[in-house]
Amino acid sequence: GEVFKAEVLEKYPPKLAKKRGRQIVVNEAAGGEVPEILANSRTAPGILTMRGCSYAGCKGVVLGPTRDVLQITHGPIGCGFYSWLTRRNQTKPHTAEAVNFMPYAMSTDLQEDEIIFGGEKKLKAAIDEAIALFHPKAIGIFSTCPVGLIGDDVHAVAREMEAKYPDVNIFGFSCEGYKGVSQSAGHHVANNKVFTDVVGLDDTPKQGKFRFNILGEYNIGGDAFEIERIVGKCGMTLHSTFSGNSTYEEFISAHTVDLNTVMCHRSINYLAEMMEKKYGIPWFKINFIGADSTAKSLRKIAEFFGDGELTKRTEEAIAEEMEKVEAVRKEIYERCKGKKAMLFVGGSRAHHYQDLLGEIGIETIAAGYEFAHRDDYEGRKVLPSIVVDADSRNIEELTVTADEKRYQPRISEAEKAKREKEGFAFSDYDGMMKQMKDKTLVIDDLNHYETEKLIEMYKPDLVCAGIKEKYVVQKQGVPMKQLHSYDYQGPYAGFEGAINFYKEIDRIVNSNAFRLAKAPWADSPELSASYGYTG
Ligand code: CFM
Ligand code: HCA
Repeated sequence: GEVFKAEVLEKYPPKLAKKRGRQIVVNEAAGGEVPEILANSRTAPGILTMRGCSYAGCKGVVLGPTRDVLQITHGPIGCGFYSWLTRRNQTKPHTAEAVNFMPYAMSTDLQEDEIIFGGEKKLKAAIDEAIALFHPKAIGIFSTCPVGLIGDDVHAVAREMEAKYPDVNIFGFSCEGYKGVSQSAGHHVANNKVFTDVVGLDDTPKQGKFRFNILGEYNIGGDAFEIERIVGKCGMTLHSTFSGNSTYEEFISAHTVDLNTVMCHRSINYLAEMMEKKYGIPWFKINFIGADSTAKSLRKIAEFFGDGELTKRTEEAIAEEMEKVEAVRKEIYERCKGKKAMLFVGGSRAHHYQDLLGEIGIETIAAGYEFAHRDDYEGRKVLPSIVVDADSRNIEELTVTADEKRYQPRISEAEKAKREKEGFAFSDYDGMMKQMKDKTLVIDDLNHYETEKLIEMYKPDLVCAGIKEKYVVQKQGVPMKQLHSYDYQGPYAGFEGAINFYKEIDRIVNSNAFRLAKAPWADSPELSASYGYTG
């Protein structure tokens, strides 16, 4: 680890080397203190980062998977087009007639004229047109970089159009791409608006016992379908998922549940916190990636509700599912054990997928997030010590108080304290580092140069990352799996998902395809490139 770090830093100019030195950490959290990492900080200009923008985090990630909130991207066509289903968020309307806007990419398609003279008129016209054609219950307007730069006021437009169409809930997001240092800022903007303008509009609870929400599950590759199947099998009632395979109706009444579970802590912890303050709904972290993690999460939910019949049914479901999982896992474990992987994904999966790989004996030797914060690495206990910089201050931190009528603690302070004493963790997340072995590398905001260096020095058996990394990795002769889009496959969540993943990874790491392919520059050295700071 230290050797890698020294070699990489040597190539950077001194100021950048100092900064990267705080973002590349040799882990020692397993044996001792959790080391501090620098995260959620600007990428130096010129670096080929893995990161995306704030608009992507708001429109593409948090709201994108919603099928019946009509979404208008206010901006140039590319932003809307690239954030349209590339993430492979799936949805399944209950009937053939049910509303589903997912097959559409709607945008104001801003042109130079509007950049010069303003785009609000075009936005209003787009809303008129959308309402006439689609009669949506709700419309979200998403701001792109130029919208903020020319000063269009999407919130004023939303208010004006809502006055014109009182039956349609119209709200705007100030999620201009530059609003923060990464997608993360967009998550926060999205959480705030969903909280103030969507959740809480309808007090009708869903029928059923043991009602809860899953926050931070976006149904990539059908993950939410598998989670819904399992939760149903256990006899629990999933009210709403934020935001995979859910509807506007489910969102607006989501505050009627007794529990919020958080899957992706990074993208949606804000909503969980705010719903607890306003409505008294407790939350805890769960993880449905990995068969063992799925079983553990189900048990925790059942334990929360504390019902004998539910516990029994949950245990039966786990036993039945695990039998199928084990049959596949055992065989694949023998072929994969001892292999080494590197995971560099957005803000959750670089942690969650370590569980799944571990089940077939694959060890993670290096991992990192694109845009997570220190708490996702070091655990929520560091929250009070996180320094809020100018970039983070750009995003509004809402002041939330208890709802006068609807605040109702689902569990009393005394009961909560008692359970916590017994080891039941609420409102907590330990982060990635504690789970990783000592001497492994933890790297925030990894870049292209460092990716190549990692592969060169460690020769991993598997690299997991995104589309921008995919071919760089494969060209180095190393098997690669996309953990964002799942490379057109999935689901990987839950029990069936685990089986899919084991089989897929077995095929990838035990095939010789990439090792046998010879790179063109092996014979023609003039085709190879070199990197480094030469100034
Ligand atoms: Fe959460 Fe996600 Fe992720 Fe994320 Fe993303 Fe994603 Fe991701 Mo791509 S919400 S942080 S902003 S788990 S889109 S479904 S795969 S980077 S690790
Ligand atoms: C995003 C979406 C993304 C990109 C994936 C990738 C996704 O951050 O805007 O780089 O391969 O999961 O689709 O994270």
